Amino acid sequence: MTGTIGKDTGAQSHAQTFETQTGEGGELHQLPGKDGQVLTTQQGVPVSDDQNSLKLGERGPTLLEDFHLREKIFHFDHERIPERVVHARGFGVHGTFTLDESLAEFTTAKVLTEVGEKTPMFVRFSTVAGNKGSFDLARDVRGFAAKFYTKEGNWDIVANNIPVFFIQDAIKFPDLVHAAKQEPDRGFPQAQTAHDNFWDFIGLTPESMHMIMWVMSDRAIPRSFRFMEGFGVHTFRLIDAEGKGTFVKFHFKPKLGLQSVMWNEAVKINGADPDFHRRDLWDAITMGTPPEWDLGVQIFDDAFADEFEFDVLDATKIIPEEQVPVRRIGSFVLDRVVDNFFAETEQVAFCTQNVVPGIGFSNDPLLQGRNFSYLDTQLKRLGSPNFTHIPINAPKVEVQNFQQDGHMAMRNPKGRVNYEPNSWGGPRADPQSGYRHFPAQDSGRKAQVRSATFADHYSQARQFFISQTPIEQKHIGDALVFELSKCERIDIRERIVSHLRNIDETLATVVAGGLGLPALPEAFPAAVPTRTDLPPSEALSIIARGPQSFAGRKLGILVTDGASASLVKALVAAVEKQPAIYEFVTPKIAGATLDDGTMVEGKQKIDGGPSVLYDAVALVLSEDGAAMLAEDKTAKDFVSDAFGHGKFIGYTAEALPLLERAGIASADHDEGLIALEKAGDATAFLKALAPLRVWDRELKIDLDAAGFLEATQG
Ligand code: HDE
Repeated sequence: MTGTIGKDTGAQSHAQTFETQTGEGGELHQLPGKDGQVLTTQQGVPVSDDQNSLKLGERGPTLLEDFHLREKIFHFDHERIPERVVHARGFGVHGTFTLDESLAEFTTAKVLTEVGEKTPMFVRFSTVAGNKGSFDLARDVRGFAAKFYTKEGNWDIVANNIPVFFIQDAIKFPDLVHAAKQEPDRGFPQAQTAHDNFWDFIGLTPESMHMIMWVMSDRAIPRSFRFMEGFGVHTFRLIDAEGKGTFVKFHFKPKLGLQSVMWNEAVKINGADPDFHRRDLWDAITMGTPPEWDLGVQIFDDAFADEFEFDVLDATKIIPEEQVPVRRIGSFVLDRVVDNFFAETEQVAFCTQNVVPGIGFSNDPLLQGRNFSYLDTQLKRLGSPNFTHIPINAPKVEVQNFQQDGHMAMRNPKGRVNYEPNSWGGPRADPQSGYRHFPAQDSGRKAQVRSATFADHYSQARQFFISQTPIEQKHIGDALVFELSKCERIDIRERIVSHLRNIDETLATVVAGGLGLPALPEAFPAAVPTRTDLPPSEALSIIARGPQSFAGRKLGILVTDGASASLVKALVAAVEKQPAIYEFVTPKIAGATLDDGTMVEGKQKIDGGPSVLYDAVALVLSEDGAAMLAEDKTAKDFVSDAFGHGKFIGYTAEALPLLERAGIASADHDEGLIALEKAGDATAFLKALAPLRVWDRELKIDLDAAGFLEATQG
């Protein structure tokens, strides 16, 4: 359409026309704006055409005068901010913390003393090593950073899903991270520690051995953020009104219990759904089943710290829950997804030094280094000291001070005064309600030293290992063999095995065997011999702390045309009762028509919905459907993977040919293969799914396990 501006003088050569639509070269497919909304520039000027730049003639040059074009491209060019050096790949959600039990005896912090108080929170989960675009199920530590918007300002617990760390002193952090991330010449591998540089650094850093046991365990391949513990790692301090301090460690305990996947599964999930963890949390929240955690504390005094076997300032050590029980003082629910990923998840800035009155630090040298690092990193990443003005970082209480100006300042002091003391009025420091540092009495000579109390690197690594069930021990061995098999240098492999000899001889033997080392290397010279008197701690095993039911977990129901409607409906009802989640996997994405004519919509076409995406599967097939799927590679993989990953498999009699063609003969049937004959079987099936997996099956079908069993059983 062509319009005319100005009066029509009749003189055609002076008439000025403007194009409101594309020329003949292109068609415009623009749907009307919602509620009549008009697109504008950043200056608020309405835009008439967002499809075509301003040109001189239809095929002529584009004109610089087109300020909308220039502004749009300029803004796009500057969309990226530096990704986090570590924890780049993250996923954040909102929630609320409610306090059930007061810690008034130890602290003045309102968030920990006002029972019933509801504190808004933001939590960002993350992997550590991978870049922003990497996949979710890397073998890695998970970040579990929590920001509490309390009445006394923001309090951050920048936690991980593992309670210890690789190093004891912040000065080693850049080396650790360089070694773990891509090698600098080739720029790979991405999001994995299975390479020479990482294991070289680890082999030369014996203090990392306890952490290595955790990272090689299934803790590093969690099933979901919802089934993960969180740990503040360091010893912090609670401070009362008199300035008396009590040590504290913070814990997040998932109400759903702990759950992880298997390594072979993780590898496949990363291909099938690189967003597996974030999708899982997004779905759980948007479907109305938000996850919850208890906030727990381990509280102990100086006397305990003095008599404890290890230094409470050493971040490579835990305090076993059997020694200092975790007291659950409240809980938080994460029930709101973000409106915008960049504004919230990407721009959120956690800082370990964000504490509120009544909470303070210990002298843990890792924590002290972190207190510098996080503020510094935010300036680089967010580009201005005013990152606290961004809504996700701004406290929910009023901010009043004389800090001013800087890039993107949204908040400047009002009026004439911008200094203190002053005679004009304005905010003043308050010795009563203001933050007071713990009046620690420290003295000593200045020196670059590591305390001798930090020297035992193996005893708790061993304690962790002996606290695992045999299958979990096997997984640690498998993971070490896998990771080290990706190292090219034999001396690097051998050095790790030499450390393992200080932890557990069987583990060292199995790993050396798995790698095919000609002989066991000498044990690494230990600064302090490994203690063998530390008892196993049940709290360290995932299986011992697994879910009590199928609640919150996911069933994949493979259905074909003609499948039993009554069974499908009964399964769905039983799943919803938990409450758990289900998805229909169908040969065609449009769905399947059941034997009563009901159409169920497919959530996944079988090729896009492998069984690794589910905690358990049900094969509800018709005879024809089973015969068809028995010829289909993907369908056979669906079944054989579910079996190989130790999953519970429900099946109708019609599905037997598919099971057989997938390599599961009747002799292979175990308690995890559950016949579904009638609708009434659904409830019992769901009940049977409570344990995580059929672990015994793994010992029968995995070659590495044979070596493991030989080694452990003589
Ligand atoms: Fe971090 N860490 N870290 N870290 N860390 C960062 O801060 C650092 C450590 C943790 O979701 C960075 O904002 C040093 C332990 C989490 O935004 C950076 C040291 C633990 C997150 C940084 C440590 C953590 C980070 C990068 C050794 C577990 C993600 C981006 C002294 C208790 C937070 C950023 C989020 C992020 C430094 C060790 C947890 C560079 C120097 C121990 C969960 O500042």
